[in-house]
Amino acid sequence: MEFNSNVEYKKSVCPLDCPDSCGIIAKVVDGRVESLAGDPDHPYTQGFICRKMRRYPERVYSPDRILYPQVRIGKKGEGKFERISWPAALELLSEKLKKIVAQYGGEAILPYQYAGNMGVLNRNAGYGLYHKLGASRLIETICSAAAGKGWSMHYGDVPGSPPEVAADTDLIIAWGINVKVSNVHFWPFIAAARKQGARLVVIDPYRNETAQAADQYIQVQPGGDSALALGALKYLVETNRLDRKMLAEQTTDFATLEGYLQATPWEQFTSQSGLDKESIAAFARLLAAHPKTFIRIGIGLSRNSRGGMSVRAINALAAALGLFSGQEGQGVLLSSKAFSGDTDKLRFPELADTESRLVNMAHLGHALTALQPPVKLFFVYSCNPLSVAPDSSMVRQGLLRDDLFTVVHEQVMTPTARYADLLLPATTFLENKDLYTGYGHFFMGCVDKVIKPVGEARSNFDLFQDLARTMGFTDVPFMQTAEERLQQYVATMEGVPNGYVFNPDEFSGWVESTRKRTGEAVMRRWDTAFAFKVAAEEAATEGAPAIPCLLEADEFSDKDLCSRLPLKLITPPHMDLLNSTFGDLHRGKIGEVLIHPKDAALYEIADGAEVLLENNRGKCLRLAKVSEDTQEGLLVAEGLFWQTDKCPTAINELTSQKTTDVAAGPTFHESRVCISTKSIDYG
Ligand SMILES: Nc1nc2c(c(=O)[nH]1)N[C@H]1C(S)=C(S)[C@@H](COP(=O)(O)OP(=O)(O)OC[C@H]3O[C@@H](n4cnc5c(=O)[nH]c(N)nc54)[C@H](O)[C@@H]3O)O[C@H]1N2
Ligand SMILES: Nc1nc2c(c(=O)[nH]1)N[C@H]1C(S)=C(S)[C@@H](COP(=O)(O)OP(=O)(O)OC[C@H]3O[C@@H](n4cnc5c(=O)[nH]c(N)nc54)[C@H](O)[C@@H]3O)O[C@H]1N2
Ligand code: SF4
Ligand SMILES: [Mo]
Repeated sequence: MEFNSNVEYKKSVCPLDCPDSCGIIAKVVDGRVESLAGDPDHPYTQGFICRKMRRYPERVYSPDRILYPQVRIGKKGEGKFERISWPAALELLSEKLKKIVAQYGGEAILPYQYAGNMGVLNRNAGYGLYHKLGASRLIETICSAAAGKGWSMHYGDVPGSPPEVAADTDLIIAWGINVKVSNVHFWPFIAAARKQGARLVVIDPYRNETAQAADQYIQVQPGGDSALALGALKYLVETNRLDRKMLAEQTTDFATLEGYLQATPWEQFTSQSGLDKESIAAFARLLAAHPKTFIRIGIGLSRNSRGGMSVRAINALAAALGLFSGQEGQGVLLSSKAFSGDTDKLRFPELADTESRLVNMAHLGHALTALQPPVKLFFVYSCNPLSVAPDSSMVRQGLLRDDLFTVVHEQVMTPTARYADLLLPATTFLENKDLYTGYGHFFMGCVDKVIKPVGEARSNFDLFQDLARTMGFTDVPFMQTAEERLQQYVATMEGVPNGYVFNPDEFSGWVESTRKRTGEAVMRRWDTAFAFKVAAEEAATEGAPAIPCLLEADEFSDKDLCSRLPLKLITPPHMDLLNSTFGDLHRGKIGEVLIHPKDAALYEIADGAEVLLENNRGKCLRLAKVSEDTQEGLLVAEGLFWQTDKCPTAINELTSQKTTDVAAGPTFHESRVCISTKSIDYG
């Protein structure tokens, strides 16, 4: 009972890869986390957290939690391990690393990490040691590479508009983003604007939760966003609705784009977008009639072979409408870019003797099976590649290699962890200190642990410091404390208020970025004009056209595949999962796949039936949900549910290692598949 217990309320930050980066209050009773709630003092969180994070304490004390170091005793993938001590684990790993470097060179080590923990310290913790060992360098493309590049090509480092601006706008466009699922704290601003008469328009290939709650839903073809955005711009040009004076002041090279739009026939815009000319024109008129418009661009729309171009085209439309002017109620937000610092203070590239080879994380299947010289040690932390990387049958083949030594540092027994040769227990965010900066808003916070590590869990930072020292390295970065490293990084940060004094030993408060400005010209402040045409060299480096324009799709238009695999598949986020995190709480679930009633009739699929999705890469099972929320020819499989005993393959068996038009990101939303009710025998 509470009056007998030691109850404390401690501040923390949600560490997940979510634009909301919530301030959290943890209720700790006798040293155990009992519940998590949103911090009412956090200006963006405003006192609530999503339903998935409310279940986080279940993960902390879950029977799936990895509590101590273990070595594999069963077959790879079987998940059978034997406990060893930390000193033994560090010794074993240190010897293994030394042997591999001596025999094959550092590049035989492939690090693999992403954003299981968004804290700046722990997210980057492995880099120093990897540099020291000359390991292969991972290019972290898996999430936002294409979207980020699409933005920066025309805009440089200009931050997105503050989300708060949307509360005072007349028109909100949620473009390729499922706000009610992946950006829930933006919803209150939408609700406030709608209360004052604003309209919400959702542009998406399927009627997602946000579209269902919107005033208008525009059903675009997947990858057809450039055609919609540029078609709208063509209409605005043709009907003389643009403010030429503003264009001359705030942008450069509009004439080049204008020439392209005039020369390109309407048919190309309608066929690629899947919308008739009148629908595109009506959208353009809606925009023109609402000078106070806020466009929230999602990352989802960039995960296809034309994804970078989609962002480029939407931004071109926004710039032509003057939405970057920073006037009241106007804005465009993809990523806030609220804070940035010198990552060398976290990653220490100076420890590397040479520039080792680069490996794109979207090509993991290739890297583990075909890359020469081969990868001999695969080191995973803060990531679950077997569930999240594309073309997972190749990833699994790689993980099964007898001559590959796999190290996984994890909190729970994920599908990837089961393939480890050495399994190491990781802390959760509640058990370690870190600094978190938001990418959907403009706040950051540094928080300490709220409970002691569970079992023998160690943070990423502690693991790599301990390992480096076990290996005998005494370079300065390996001798730092967490506080020293944070202090040195924060000293380089942009966005931190003038005169701000950072004390890593105490809660930082919710610090607001100086890059956030409302009612002020974002572009003028950054002294950057929107360049409709990018420099020839940059275009050439990216292998991309210099102006936003229409591109042909890759897999979706591939005639050979179209004839064999008639359906398109996209794989967006699920409400109850954060990528594959929380898969442990939904163990045994294979997830659903939305199919249009006409396709269901054609392929004789009943609502609720277990269906087999297949293509040239792999296969997996889902439960059919027959629904008009998707379009004819398009399957939608939400969520990276874990592999199950019955179905040891999951949705990324079907996705490909092909990459986006710019920045070589993955194309999770561009797979061709077929569907049937065949049962499968996994042997
Ligand atoms: N609940 C939940 N929240 C999450 C996540 C999660 O898995 N679950 N993931 C987190 C992560 S890692 C990230 S990066 C962020 C953002 O995660 P993203 O995966 O970028 O999700 P959204 O930005 O919501 O975009 C998804 C929407 O884009 C749509 N979409 C797909 N292809 C196209 C297209 O070609 N055109 C258009 N117009 N729309 C398209 C999908 O149908 C879906 O409605 O969310 C984070 N938040
Ligand atoms: N088909 C398809 N695939 C996708 C996507 C999609 O939309 N469709 N989305 C993609 C996107 S946007 C992203 S960002 C990636 C994300 O891919 P991942 O970065 O792998 O993200 P999660 O699935 O959340 O898995 C993170 C893992 O890190 C562990 N972890 C958390 N904190 C720590 C820590 O402090 N230390 C250690 N050692 N481990 C920790 C968690 O337990 C969890 O298992 O997935 C991508 N994959
Ligand atoms: S997942 Fe997103 S919405 Fe949920 S608590 Fe974390 S930051 Fe907030
Ligand atoms: Mo992501």
